[in-house]
Amino acid sequence: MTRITDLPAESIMLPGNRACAGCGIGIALRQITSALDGKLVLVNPASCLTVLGGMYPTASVAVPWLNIAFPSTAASASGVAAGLRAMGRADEMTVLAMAGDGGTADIGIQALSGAAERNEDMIYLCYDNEAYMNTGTQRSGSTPQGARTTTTWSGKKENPKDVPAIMEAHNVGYVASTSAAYPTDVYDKVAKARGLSGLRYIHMNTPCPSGWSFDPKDTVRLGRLAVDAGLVVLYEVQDGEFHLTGRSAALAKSGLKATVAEYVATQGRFRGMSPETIAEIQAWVDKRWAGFLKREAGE
Ligand SMILES: Cc1ncc(C[n+]2csc(CCOP(=O)(O)OP(=O)(O)O)c2C)c(N)n1
Ligand code: SF4
Ligand SMILES: [Mg+2]
Repeated sequence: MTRITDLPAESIMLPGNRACAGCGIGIALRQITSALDGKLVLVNPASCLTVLGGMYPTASVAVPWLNIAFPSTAASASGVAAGLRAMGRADEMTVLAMAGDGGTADIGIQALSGAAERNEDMIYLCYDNEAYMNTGTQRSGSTPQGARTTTTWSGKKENPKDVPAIMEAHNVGYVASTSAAYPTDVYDKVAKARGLSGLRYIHMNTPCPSGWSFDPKDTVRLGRLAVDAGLVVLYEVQDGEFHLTGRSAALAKSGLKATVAEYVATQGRFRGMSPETIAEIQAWVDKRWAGFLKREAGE
């Protein structure tokens, strides 16, 4: 596992971008582009990532970047991969489809499902900030239960959709779950995926100070608290083999270090949540975490 001091010092990201202060996307994009050594074509639908990428003629990352229609990420990336193959240049660079949770769990899922079934040659990375942030915080299929958004003003009633599990059901060779709050975990998973072929899916929890309502200085702290509470689990599944990674592997030995109550108390989006809802979410987390521990034990 790469240590934080081993991460490349030079960055493919240029100084300055248009994202909010403390945005988790920028923290992670630095590691993602480094792990691909700058040799990538980025395919990106409408989202906060588009804003971060810059407005013509400026750009925040010196890589080829395609802005494409909201539902079409995996279909467009399939076309780019086919083009590179036709030119005999597929080995020169990675096709990185990078979309938000709305663009992945909801509107882009049919294109993603088709690309996964065809095992198209791309890394598909969903950065999950748990709502439609670019348009002002509407709920997505990935918004956690209890979170207030402009379309769930009294708190969302449902648990989030498990997109990595959906991708596993497509039998793709590599599925991983990571967090922007763990740069080395992000770097290692993207670097590993780079060395594989076919469709590789990475789901990245990405704290959003504006939409979650917390101080921008706390992005990493809250991302890590989500892992300590078992709400976000770091793992990978390669050719059907499941492993917890990094902090989640350590927590499997020590037990979870935080509760749902502690986590929700840190963010304005969960304000006024009832003790009953917190207990309901805690029971959901406990059951899911027990399932992960069983898989880790090979049961
Ligand atoms: C077909 C279509 N519907 C709606 C929109 C408006 N729209 C642009 S970005 C966005 C939200 C994207 O949410 P997500 O994918 O989670 O990315 P985030 O903004 O959170 O980074 C929406 C609804 C659009 N561009 N195209
Ligand atoms: S709204 Fe959230 S995800 Fe979007 S740029 Fe701002 S901090 Fe980043
Ligand atoms: Mg989003």
